[in-house]
Order: sequence, then C-alpha cells, then structure tokens
Amino acid sequence: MEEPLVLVSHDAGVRTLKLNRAKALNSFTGAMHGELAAALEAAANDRDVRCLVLTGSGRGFCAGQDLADPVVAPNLEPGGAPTDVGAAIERYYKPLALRVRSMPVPVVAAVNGVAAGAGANLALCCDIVVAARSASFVQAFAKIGLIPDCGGTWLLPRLVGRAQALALSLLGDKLAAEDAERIGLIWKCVDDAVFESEIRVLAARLASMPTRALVTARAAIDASQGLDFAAALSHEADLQRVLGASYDYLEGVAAFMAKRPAIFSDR
Ligand code: T3D
Repeated sequence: MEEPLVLVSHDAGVRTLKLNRAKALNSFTGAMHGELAAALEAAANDRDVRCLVLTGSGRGFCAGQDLADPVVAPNLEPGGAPTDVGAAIERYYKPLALRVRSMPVPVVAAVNGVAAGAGANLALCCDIVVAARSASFVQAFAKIGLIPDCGGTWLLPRLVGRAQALALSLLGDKLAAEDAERIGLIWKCVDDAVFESEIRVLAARLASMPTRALVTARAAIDASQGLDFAAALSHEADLQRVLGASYDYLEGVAAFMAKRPAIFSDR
C-alpha cells in the first residue's frame, strides 16, 4: 500500500498534519494538495480538534510546488505551449491559503527544515510560526520567473515591511531561521534539539485555551488592516459582545475568581 502524502495524528486536542514527500522536500503534487485539503477540512469539522500543527517529514518543511508534477505543470518545455499557472493557483493555492487562515482553531507552523516558494508562504499563513534553528525560508519564485504566491505578496510586507519584502521576493535568497525571527517574519526559532518538545508544549497550551477567542483575535487583527482606528474599536466591541455571551467567557471569569484553572470548551 502507498504511504499517505499527509500523515495525520491526534493527541489530546492537537491534530498534527505532516507533509510526507520527504524525497522532494515535501513539495506539492496535485495528490498531496488533495490529501491536505481533506485533512484540513476534517480537522475544521472535528470538535475534538483544538489546535492544528502543520509540519514536514525529513529535512524539509515544504519546497512549494513540485516542479515536476504533470498535474500542475503539464507543459514545461521552453518554447512550448504556455502553462496556465494562474489556474493552478486558483485551484490549489488560493483555497489552501484561505482554508489555513480561516481554521476554527489556532494553527501552528512547525517549520522543521527548508520552506521554499509556496511552502514558505504556507508557513506564513499559519497563526504562529516556530522554526528549528536549521530551517530556512526562501521566496524561490523569482528564480523561476514567478512572483510570491500562496499569499506571499500580502503577507510579506505586513510581516516585515516593504523593504524586506521586496529584497526577499526579488533576490530569492535563503533566509536562516534566526534571521527570519530577527526581522519579524516568524515568531521564533528554537534549537533543533528542543524543537519537537517546544512544539508539543505550545500546541498543548493552545489546545487548552479558549479556542473561539483565539480565532476571533486572529480575525480582528486581520480585519484591522483595512480599518481606521475608530472602526477597529467598533469592530472590537462587536466581537467582544459575541464572546461575552460565550460559555468560555463565563468559565474564564469564574475560574479566575475561584483561583482555579479554567476548563474551556467552546469552539
Ligand atoms: O505551477 C506552478 O508552478 C504554480 C505554483 C507555484 C507555487 C510555487 O511554489 S513556485 C516555487 C516552487 N519551488 C521552488 O522553486 C523551490 C525549488 N527548490 C529549491 O530551490 C531547493 O530545492 C531548496 C532551496 C528548497 C532546497 O535546496 P537544497 O540544496 O537543500 O535541496 P535540493 O538538493 O535542491 O533538493 C533536494 C531534492 O528535492 C532534489 O531531488 P533529488 O535531486 O535529490 O532527486 C530536488 O530536485 C527536490 N526538490 C526540491 N524542491 C523541489 C524538488 N522537486 C520538485 N519540486 C520542487 N519544488
């Protein structure tokens, strides 16, 4: 039997999806897109999932599009008929980025190794990005005559500003994990020896938190980018009104007053 292209595991509220094409640095084929989309949908619809971890097997996180996959790149002879790369983006990468950014649970990118092309931007779509010190990030697109996709043109300037975004996109240089942390591209980089345990502790912590509030914070922060200050304050009030009617809010306050740990359960 063929091995799955996405390995799915579950432990105490934490669903882990591990891309599993290690020989090609977990680059995306049409088949891997299909398995990942199904696994993300299943996680979104499973109330036992309270945190999602996205990672890769072997020495890569994800090298973006598999440039040899005929499903996406059927016609790559120089001088041959043009390939509709936009169609691949619409079919695969846009739904992927939108799905990750709208998951009903917090999403952690556990960047175990090199993250290139759409693989780098898939990581940046996640809520919290932690990289192993040996990992790196490459906006590889310019090297093959493309622009950053999977949300890259939107995410990069917002994360690191225009100057860094342009240098990363135009030069396509490999950025070491600790430099990615230094410029604010990712949350943090940790030593390889403690990478897995740090991810386990972080994911377990997120899984024990008030899920609905966490994803509402993500939505509010994202929405704020298109709002002026007064509108953002009003938006906060609207969202807080909804959260204030939730079980988790009552539980959080009751637990605080009783000096006991809260047991959150909304999703
Ligand atoms: O249709 C469309 O194209 C639209 C979609 C676009 C989205 C995109 O993601 S476009 C960008 C695609 N990705 C890239 O251009 C990255 C290409 N890979 C690299 O630049 C390098 O491999 C890395 C910087 C990621 C890592 O370099 P290194 O030296 O650590 O490893 P390597 O030796 O280059 O790669 C190891 C193996 O993985 C190698 O196979 P081999 O020789 O051992 O049999 C290599 O060919 C394979 N591999 C790496 N990336 C890809 C890949 N195979 C297919 N597609 C890849 N993207």
